Amino acid sequence: MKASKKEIYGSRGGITSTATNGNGHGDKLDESLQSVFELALESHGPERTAQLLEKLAGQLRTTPRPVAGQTTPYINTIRPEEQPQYPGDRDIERRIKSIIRWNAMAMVVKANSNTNVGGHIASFASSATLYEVAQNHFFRGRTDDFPGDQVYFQGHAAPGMYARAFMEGRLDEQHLQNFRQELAGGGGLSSYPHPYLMPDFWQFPTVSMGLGPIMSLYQARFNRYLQARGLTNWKEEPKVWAFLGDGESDEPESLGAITLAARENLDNIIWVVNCNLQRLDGPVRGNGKIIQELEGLFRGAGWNVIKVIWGTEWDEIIRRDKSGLLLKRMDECVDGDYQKYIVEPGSYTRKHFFGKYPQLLELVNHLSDEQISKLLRGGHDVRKMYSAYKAATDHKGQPTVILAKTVKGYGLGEAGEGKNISHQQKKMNEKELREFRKRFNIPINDDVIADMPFFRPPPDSIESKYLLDRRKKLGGFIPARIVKPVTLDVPKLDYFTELLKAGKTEVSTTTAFGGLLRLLLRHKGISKCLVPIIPDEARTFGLDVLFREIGIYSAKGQLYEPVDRNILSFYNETKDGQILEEGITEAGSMASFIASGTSYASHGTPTIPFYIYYSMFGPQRVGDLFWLAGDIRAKGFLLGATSGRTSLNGEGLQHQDGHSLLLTSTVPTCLPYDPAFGFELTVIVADGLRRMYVEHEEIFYYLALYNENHPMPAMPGGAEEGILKGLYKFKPGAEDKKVKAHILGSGSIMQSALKAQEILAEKYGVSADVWSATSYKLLRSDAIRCQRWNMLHPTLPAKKSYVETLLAKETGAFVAVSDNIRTVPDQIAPWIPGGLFTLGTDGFGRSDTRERLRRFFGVDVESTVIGTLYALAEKKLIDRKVVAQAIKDLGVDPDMAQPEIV
Ligand SMILES: Cc1ncc(C[n+]2csc(CCOP(=O)(O)OP(=O)(O)O)c2C)c(N)n1
Ligand SMILES: [Mg+2]
Repeated sequence: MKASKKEIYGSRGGITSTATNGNGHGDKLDESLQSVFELALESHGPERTAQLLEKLAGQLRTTPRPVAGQTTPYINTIRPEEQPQYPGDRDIERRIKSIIRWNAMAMVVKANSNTNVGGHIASFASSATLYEVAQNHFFRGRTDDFPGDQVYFQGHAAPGMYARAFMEGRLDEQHLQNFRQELAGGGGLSSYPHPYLMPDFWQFPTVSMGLGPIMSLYQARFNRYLQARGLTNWKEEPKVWAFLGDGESDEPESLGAITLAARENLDNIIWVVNCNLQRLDGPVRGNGKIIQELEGLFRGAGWNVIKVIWGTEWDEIIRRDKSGLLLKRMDECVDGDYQKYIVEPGSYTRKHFFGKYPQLLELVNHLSDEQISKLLRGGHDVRKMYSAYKAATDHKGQPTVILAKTVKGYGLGEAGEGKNISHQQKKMNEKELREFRKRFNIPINDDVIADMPFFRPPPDSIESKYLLDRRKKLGGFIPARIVKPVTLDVPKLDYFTELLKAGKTEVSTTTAFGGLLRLLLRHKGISKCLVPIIPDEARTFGLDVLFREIGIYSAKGQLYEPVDRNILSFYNETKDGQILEEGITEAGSMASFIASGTSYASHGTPTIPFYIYYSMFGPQRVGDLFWLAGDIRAKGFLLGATSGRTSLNGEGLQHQDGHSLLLTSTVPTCLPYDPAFGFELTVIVADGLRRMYVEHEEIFYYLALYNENHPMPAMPGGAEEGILKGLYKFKPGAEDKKVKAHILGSGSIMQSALKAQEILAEKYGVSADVWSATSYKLLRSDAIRCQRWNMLHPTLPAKKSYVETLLAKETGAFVAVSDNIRTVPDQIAPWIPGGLFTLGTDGFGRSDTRERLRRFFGVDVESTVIGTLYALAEKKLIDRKVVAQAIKDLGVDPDMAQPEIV
């Protein structure tokens, strides 16, 4: 069917040209172009005409002049005549939404009337319609054969989600009363979406701006990956919905990965950007238009963009404008102006918006100032939002972003509607409360309004029934985190016997890991569940052989013949490939790790991520995602390869990591390990598989891997417990020596400890036991748990931590040597008998040979010998002269340059 030229041109104006006309002949050119355009429309229809325009624009792009941006006029993408019928009862839905608005506001104001816990009203006030339309008509809950849509709620809108759950009967008054008071009697509600704190409710943490958006993209891609690998039995594919703020789009994580979704045709993702034009301090783009800016970006990235700018009342006004001036006016106003139209009365908008061009005043002559001030923005109009959601969910082949224009603090009136302070508003006086009640027609009496009572219609009310019925038809409540544990048949330690024996050649722990991973990939019980993730570094870690063995996942397969097709480890992209080769994005790789590590919860299908990367680009680069992995209860293994400030030698300052073990120690559910040998690594991974996928512990592992080749000894008998708890005696010192010392080594630098042990015995008469410290954090956590218990139970027999028990009978001096900063071993210093002397790699790295670097930092064999002797001298167990002699004997320059630390 052919569209009339009015429908196409008269109401929306086509692609906006931002090019100005400086030659004075513009009018004529405009006219002739317009008549050609109309002719083309009439004779060939809109599609052919659009193709033609594209072609012409393409030609223009080859000239050095900038062409019109990728933006359309500042009006709704969906025309009124394209809108589907609204399927719901709008009256009932409005009443429900109003009650939710009230309770969301009351919970924040109440909490702040007697505490200082904070909270936000304005964000949800602006997005209530965005959520309610989706709740009543789109979000699908989990059923037996459907994992549920995966919804990333805007963190600051959390009160709105709690208020709805209250209406649904999932939360009670006590919960609302204790908003942001989680330690109060009866339990409270977490400030933002935190699965760690509310594990049955929230699925996805979002409040650190930008993390929700990037995670949602990789979640959608992971959903495709699961399907491609035959790991799903869904009756239909879930949609991933991400709600974000317009200010949030400032974060590089928000927009940095959007091309992924278009490249992989992820039509299973829908983003809804709540464009209330404000962030925390003020306007998002006061001097521009955030909606237009985002439209251009998303279009350029290959997304389907749906703008929802104006509410229904505007349709008629726009239709009646034949001059094109209204579109011009809409286009030329900046967001700072639009914000002002909200704060000022309708008379201001009449004068300054419409009045700029006197013809436009005629368009609103029939409206009072009051009516002008109530002309809705699209994001507050249920029909407009419904149309956008319907179009988005039906759209094929591309991801969709909906740019919904709203008002920050909508309905708060004087208390903060559209004001720059609105984000921070947490209090309302009685007058403001009355106004809010009146505006949304909440049945609360004057005599109690000051107490801000929560209001919930009875279960048999029309509203309650309607709301529950809608959710029932859509499969259940959202958000809801539902975990039905699935136990995996994980390999026991004896499966790995080869890795527990002494190695025939010298290898690194990274190579040992490669062997371990390949063994796991051959294990029937879990091979399918493994998800190796690599950000463009497989060759560095010697894992490129996996390319051919298990393939690199690619939605498109391989459309070209790889240049290295004739070699064994050729670059092998396949539709059901197992490796997620992410390219150079640690944030994206972490998002994949999280999607895989939470599939046990978000899909009911456990998968086991092994994410291997340059350790320096882990928590130092994307630490907030590590933190989030804890919050979201992710499982899996993070492998920080090329660890150690001196083990990775030539790469220098930016690459040499000596602090990941400390940074990962700060994540409460993360178990950081620093294995020295292949057998330790094996024991840790085998036990991790058991804890996470048999015992269902919601924890994850960080394993430091090194690239230094050295002998791999057999596992000493009975070492497992110590390896897992964090410390065991690896090699006792000579028995015939009088002076006793203990060296705690770990990772690659264990080699310094072992050689120092020999020299100490041979040359200085010291028997040094070498201990392998696999995890200082775990030792410390155990010790501080005991300490706190002892402090609070002073009259009961004291508890002793593992490390205290293990070392209770040991005498002499204790020295730790590590390729990490000293704070890593020092974590256990308070529990070491007689204290701990630590050698570590504090300071910026350098590029040089391993030997020179280790001397410079003081963690080489010689420094370890000297350090041990010094610790003994400090305890008066040997003479200081022995230390001075050793410094000479070993050729160490006492005045050499050393790393600077302020
Ligand atoms: C990474 C990060 N930086 C800063 C903040 C603090 N913060 C919280 S909300 C906010 C403004 C949000 O504005 P917008 O995204 O537009 O959301 P709105 O509330 O307007 O819907 C800021 C800066 C944060 N939560 N996360
Ligand atoms: Mg905003």
